[in-house]
Amino acid sequence: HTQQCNVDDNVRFDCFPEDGVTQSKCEARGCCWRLPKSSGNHTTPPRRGGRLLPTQDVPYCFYPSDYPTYSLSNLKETDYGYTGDLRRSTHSYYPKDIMQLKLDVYFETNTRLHFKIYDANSQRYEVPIETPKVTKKVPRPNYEVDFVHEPFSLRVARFDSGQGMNETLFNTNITRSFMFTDQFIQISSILPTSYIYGLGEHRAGFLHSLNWTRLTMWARDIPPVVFLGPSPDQVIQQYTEVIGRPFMPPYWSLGFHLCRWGYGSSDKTQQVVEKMRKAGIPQDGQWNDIDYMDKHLDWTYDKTNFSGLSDVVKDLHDHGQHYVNIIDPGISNQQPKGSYAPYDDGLSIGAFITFANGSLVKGQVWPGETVYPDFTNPVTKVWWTAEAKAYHDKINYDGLWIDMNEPSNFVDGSILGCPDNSYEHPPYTPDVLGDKLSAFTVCVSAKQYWSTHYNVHNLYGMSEMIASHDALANIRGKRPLVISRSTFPSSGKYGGHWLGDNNSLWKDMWYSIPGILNFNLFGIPLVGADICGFGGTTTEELCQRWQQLGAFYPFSRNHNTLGSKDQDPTSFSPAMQKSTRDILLIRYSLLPYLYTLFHKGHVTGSTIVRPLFFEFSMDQEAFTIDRQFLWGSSLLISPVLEENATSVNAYFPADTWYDFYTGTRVTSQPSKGKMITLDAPLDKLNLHVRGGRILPTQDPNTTTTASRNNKYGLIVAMSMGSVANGELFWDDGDTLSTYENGKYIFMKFSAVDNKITSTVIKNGYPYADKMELGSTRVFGVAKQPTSVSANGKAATFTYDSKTQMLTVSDMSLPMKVPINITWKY
Ligand code: MIG
Repeated sequence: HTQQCNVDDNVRFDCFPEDGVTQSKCEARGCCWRLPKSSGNHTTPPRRGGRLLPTQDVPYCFYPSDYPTYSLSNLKETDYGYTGDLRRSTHSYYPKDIMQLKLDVYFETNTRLHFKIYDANSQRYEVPIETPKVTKKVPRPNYEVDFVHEPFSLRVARFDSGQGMNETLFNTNITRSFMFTDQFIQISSILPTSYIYGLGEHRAGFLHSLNWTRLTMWARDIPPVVFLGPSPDQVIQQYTEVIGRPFMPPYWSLGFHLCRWGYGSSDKTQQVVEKMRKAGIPQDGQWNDIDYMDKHLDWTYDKTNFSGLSDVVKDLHDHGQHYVNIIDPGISNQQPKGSYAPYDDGLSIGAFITFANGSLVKGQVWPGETVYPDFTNPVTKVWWTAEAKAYHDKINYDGLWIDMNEPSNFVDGSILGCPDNSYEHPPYTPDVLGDKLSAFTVCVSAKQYWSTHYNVHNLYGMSEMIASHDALANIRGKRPLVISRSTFPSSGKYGGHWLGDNNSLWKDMWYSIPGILNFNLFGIPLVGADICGFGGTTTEELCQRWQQLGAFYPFSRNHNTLGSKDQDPTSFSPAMQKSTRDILLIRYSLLPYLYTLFHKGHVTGSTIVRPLFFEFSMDQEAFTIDRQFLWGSSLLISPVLEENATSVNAYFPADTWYDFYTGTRVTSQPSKGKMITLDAPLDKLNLHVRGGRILPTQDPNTTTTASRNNKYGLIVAMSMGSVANGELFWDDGDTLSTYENGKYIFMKFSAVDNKITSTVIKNGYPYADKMELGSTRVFGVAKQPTSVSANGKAATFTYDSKTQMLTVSDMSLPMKVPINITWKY
């Protein structure tokens, strides 16, 4: 047998992803060993970069183009698409090849093809996420599929009947690397583009390197160190159609939140809230970290230092604010029997993870020795709700912040180590920190209700999110807020995410932008980073800039580590406080727009925060921009991410853009996008509104509870052809399933030439009577109007001929009926 090793460097597929490759080890796998052109004098490949530098060099050891693999037979058309058999007659180099596989191809929707390859003879573990079941093939999909039988490969191409063009989207025929063994599965495809985003939470820029980049997806407590579309936003809509749409967050969760590890007492917590009130800085949520607990025990509070906790919470509620506390999964098993119900109750119903022999897996976390709830077990969910309820009876919390749920463990596996078996020592160990799967987590051969921990490890966080979401809904009867550190596709149905332990560094502030963009791709749009940085000590300037950027995180929370200097806005100069107050008031004024985006996300899966290329997908320049982002399609945020900067270079794709503050048009619709240097003094965040859009707003106050009583406004940004459109979704912000039950109001706004109108599409909101439009700012009005009328009555207005902004004020137009604002020249 002669190997076909004449494979182009660019399409070499690594046949030895482990460390320590040599020529003989490579050839023992039946693979080719050739120095790549780029190798210079190096006869051994450089050591792999590891997790933090996942980019590799061209592999020295790669699959020959005739590497033995599967062949396809019995391909048949079915009601849903195709079915066929895959068989191999020789073994690969990893143990336990599955010699007979089944292939099913489902033509599910016009934009979604689904293929599944599975063991023909025995049932393997499958991720228990409900996805749509499709049994009937769509007649004319936007794609075509073809197969090669010997050796098996599959190709998917976009089919465009209009243009007769077809672009290959997925093709496994390039390398002979398809493998299906018990503990190692591999499939390859050539990529249709060099612009790759997403693929799980990683601390890096938005765009991935294509240099043999390896992304390891194994949930760990470690600081952040395809569908057809065709538009990118449609890809996400199609993706969330399968994994589930994001949950509808309570309105208050979109306000500003304050947290730190180490307030140390309820008095200190109360003081910071009072300082914020006194400074007039908006705040909706006050949070407590693990120091509120008694000896770090879940569902307890420190009766000495936090003796006033229930009063703090009552005071927050009296001021229309909310309270969230942290909960970790680890439950202490070291308390005297009868003194700690969460352990005693959990033990008696079998809520905790055990080894295969039934004994408890004991690890070590903040409270010392702990056991781990198995949230995949229905009995555990019942127990979790009961413990959450018992604690809620004491401390009337509103949301749950769930941390350490990778799950994290201060010892590897368990205090007794792990058994020796093929789960703990798989033939191939992915590139995980610590080089074994049980490092810093529980033994992977431990037993959970859904399956062995090995199979469900990355689902731990999501299973805790589900249990916590359901518990909160049950206890409070209102919309739950769960913020989780570990997530999985579908987590967005149950809650949001913060990006974990960043540092007070300018670079980490920048990384938060790819972070929030990525989580919008993952269908988990309620996301933010710790504003001003978690670890390390911030400077006032960094914190001021970060508060500006963070005012546009979907989830906006300032959080700080134990022992670090205070970094809540009131701990800085009056100028810093003013700048933070101003930008948060702008956030609060834009919450009706943000909330409407969340509604759209919940119903259609469209993203809340978007990279520029989502809206300008033909503009190559936009593909790499990850220092700016959009809210929906209409609001461009261009933060300063550098120290001492007083200007920012911002990219404006070809369109009409207006300065949010003055209404001045920045570019007069060039045919090409361009970089513009914008003034960015320390107290300014650059914001621009896109022409052709109408944004609903509301006069802000320092809590959402208060701002929700205020009048609404509209920002109307005219296109070059003097039209604009927008919409508003509104409900009481806290009742469960308002959309599903029709308890909401939805209206559309439209502007043409000198007229703004609204259409109420649906009105099921019980308090719609209270909604009034108070003011409107119109950008791009070319001439001085002589009069303005609002629903037939003369209205107060001002016009600035320099900026071409028309402002109409002092109105009280009922919003549940159509509005009509017109002006004359
Ligand atoms: O081992 O609860 O990411 O936000 O302040 C550290 C203490 C545990 C990690 C979280 C961080 C939180 C901290 N936690």
